[in-house]
Amino acid sequence: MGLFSLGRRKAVAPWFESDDLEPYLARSRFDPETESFIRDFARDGVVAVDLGDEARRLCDQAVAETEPYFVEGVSRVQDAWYRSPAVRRLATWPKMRRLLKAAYGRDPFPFQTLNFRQGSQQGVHSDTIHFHSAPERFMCGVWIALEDVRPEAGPLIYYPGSHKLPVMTMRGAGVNNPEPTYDDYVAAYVPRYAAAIEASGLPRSQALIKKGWAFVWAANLAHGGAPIEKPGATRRSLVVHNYFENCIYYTPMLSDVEAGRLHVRLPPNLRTGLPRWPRRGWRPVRLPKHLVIEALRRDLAREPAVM
Ligand SMILES: O=C(O)CCC(=O)C(=O)O
Repeated sequence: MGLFSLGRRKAVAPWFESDDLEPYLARSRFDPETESFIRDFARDGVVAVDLGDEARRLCDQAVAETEPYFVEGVSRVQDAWYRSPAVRRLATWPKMRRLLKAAYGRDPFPFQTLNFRQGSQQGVHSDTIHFHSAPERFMCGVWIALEDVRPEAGPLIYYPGSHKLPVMTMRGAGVNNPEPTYDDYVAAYVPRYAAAIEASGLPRSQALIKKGWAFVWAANLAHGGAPIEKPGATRRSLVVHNYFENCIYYTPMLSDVEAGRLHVRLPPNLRTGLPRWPRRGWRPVRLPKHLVIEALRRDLAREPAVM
């Protein structure tokens, strides 16, 4: 935990979420596919992207390489990329890097993977409570279908346009604790966030995408997992969480954001397999020694976690 004042700097936003999007697009002269990705992302906070036939073949390999983890009681595998070459290749797919770099104006780096065998049935949330950045919103989720998603298998659900809602912090959810905890998240954030989404009146959609397609969401997009209607139905998927260069990375659920007390992260960059140092205004920030040692241990041990 460190003290990082977040105020007093000129607000910097990812290009697709900025007021200057139109001039940015005019001067960048992207190809039509990239420009339409950015425009759709700006409008909905979510876009489906076909990763192509080579990626589809890798989906099968990723399933074969991760299936052994899914013994009785295991519903998700975190960071299978440490051991699965196919998961790592999909997570670092060049087309995604190119599109995200164009939309955000900074180079992305994947820092975590999650594999699911079945629908997660996770409550609706915004990733900005789990992983966030300073400047804000430089984070995004890339959800890859490892098989065709069927409606009865608990698809990913989402609220198009919800990325434009204000980011809810723990204090914003009514938690009056300078060192908030997971219990605070469950007791306060979860119901408060669900109520905010309900009050927004935004319609709910389902991601019924085909194998080898990616579903990309902005940091503040409301999403979760629908109930599984057919017991035992599989919905094999790979979620890749991305940060962007030259930011501070932190866990808002454990932070007092308003006081500048951030639970800072030293995330790995999946492309290199080594920690990616946070920067503020392009300068490296000082980190507590224990955080560095933990990150190095993690990336040298290369052990996926099962949950
Ligand atoms: O795959 C799902 O059902 C939800 C995944 C998710 O919410 C996440 O990784 O943030």
